[in-house]
Amino acid sequence: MKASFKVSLLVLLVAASLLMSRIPAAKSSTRIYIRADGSIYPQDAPILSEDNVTYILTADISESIIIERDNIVIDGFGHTVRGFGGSVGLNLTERSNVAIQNISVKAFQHGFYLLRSANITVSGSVIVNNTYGIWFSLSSSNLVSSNLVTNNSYGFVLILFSNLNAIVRNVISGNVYGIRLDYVSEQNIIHGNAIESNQGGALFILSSNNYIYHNNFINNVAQVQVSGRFQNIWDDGYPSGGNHWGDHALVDVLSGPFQNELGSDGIVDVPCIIDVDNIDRYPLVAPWSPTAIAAKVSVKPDVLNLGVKQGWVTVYIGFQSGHNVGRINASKTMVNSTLSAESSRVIGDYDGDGESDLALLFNRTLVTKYICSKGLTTGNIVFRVSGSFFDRTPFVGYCAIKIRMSGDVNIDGVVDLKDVLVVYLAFGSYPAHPRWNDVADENEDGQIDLKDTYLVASNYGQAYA
Ligand SMILES: [Ca+2]
Ligand SMILES: [Ca+2]
Ligand SMILES: [Ca+2]
Ligand SMILES: [Ca+2]
Repeated sequence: MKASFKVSLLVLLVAASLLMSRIPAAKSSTRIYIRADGSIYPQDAPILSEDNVTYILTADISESIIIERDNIVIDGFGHTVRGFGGSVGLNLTERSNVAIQNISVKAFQHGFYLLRSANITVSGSVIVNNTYGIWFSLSSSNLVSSNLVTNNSYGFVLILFSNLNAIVRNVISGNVYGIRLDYVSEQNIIHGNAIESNQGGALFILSSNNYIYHNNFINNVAQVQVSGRFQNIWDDGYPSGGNHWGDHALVDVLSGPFQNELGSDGIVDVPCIIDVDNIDRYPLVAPWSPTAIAAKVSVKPDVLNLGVKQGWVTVYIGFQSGHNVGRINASKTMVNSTLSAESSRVIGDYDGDGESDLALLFNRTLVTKYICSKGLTTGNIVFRVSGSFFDRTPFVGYCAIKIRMSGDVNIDGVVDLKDVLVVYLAFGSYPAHPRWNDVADENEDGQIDLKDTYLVASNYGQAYA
């Protein structure tokens, strides 16, 4: 037998055995179908569609979902599809142009199963506790972005000629293996992912010509393993750079494409060598992070009486379009890098721009204490609100509010007749009243009465810096 024929035969045998062994067994009684004609079976499954294009989950599901229709969108609305260790969560065999978003897929053998599938998008989803989080075989040109992929045996498996897929901006942590590319899977792009605390970050078997850059490989027992001599590309050239390697030396006193000129440039001066065929020529000194998205921020109350020591300051966060505020990691959102939110909820469209907003509640006593610690009593303060989405895409927005001390309702730094006059002119009013003036409501109880007059009078003569 000629050597090349032997190799081809071997390839076929291995391919066949992989295919056979990987086709998951299933029980017919535990399946929901989205049929090729757009119908849903069984009819009482908690999936709704008005137009046979967009399918929405209305409850958690403990069955497999078999997708037999192309050109559709499946929105989990945060619901969970849960297995019991076997079978497939979402079966996308031979599908094209299916977008899946905002779904949790837990405890299956295969969370997502792509076989001969193309143009599938999985985004904004949570993929946890599966044997294989997302399984691609013979599947090309798919996009998996902005998902949390954690605690699986394998986060991603791309196998058997699965080419030209993009794995972008996912958080891939706590898996046995984060990503496995196997059996001639080539020209895949792995970009912008946080690959952290896995046993193995990425495993490459018989696969070459993949592009892996701008990822953060941090705290994996083995960052990358490549079996055999297969070459992949680990950087995006100079100065765009390669990946951040948490365990790589971080010396940066040189710059330039050959790192032989004086001056630092954010690129580690020595390459990160995985093996002779796999070299990140331009490792990043700092973890890679995407550019922050501009948020629209507003604050209530927009005039903050520093004399009031209770209640909440509410910060509303919205975006121009295309960013789901429900995906903000609220507990990591901060004002001026100092104050953290205590609770959050997505509200309707607070500012009327057609996009939902997130309301974050900040402890007003702590906000006041913070402002006073800056020596501020009267005038403007800028709130810088920064945070990130669950996929770690950062956002930042700014809002100026006014601050004043008790009694100084016209915010000029002294409590005098002018303040008394403001209260007097609004006396007896309430929010719907024509003479209502919210600054005169010194005790913020929704009516302007003797209590407010008293509070101003009791601060009469005070002057603030
Ligand atoms: Ca350098
Ligand atoms: Ca809005
Ligand atoms: Ca005043
Ligand atoms: Ca009042």
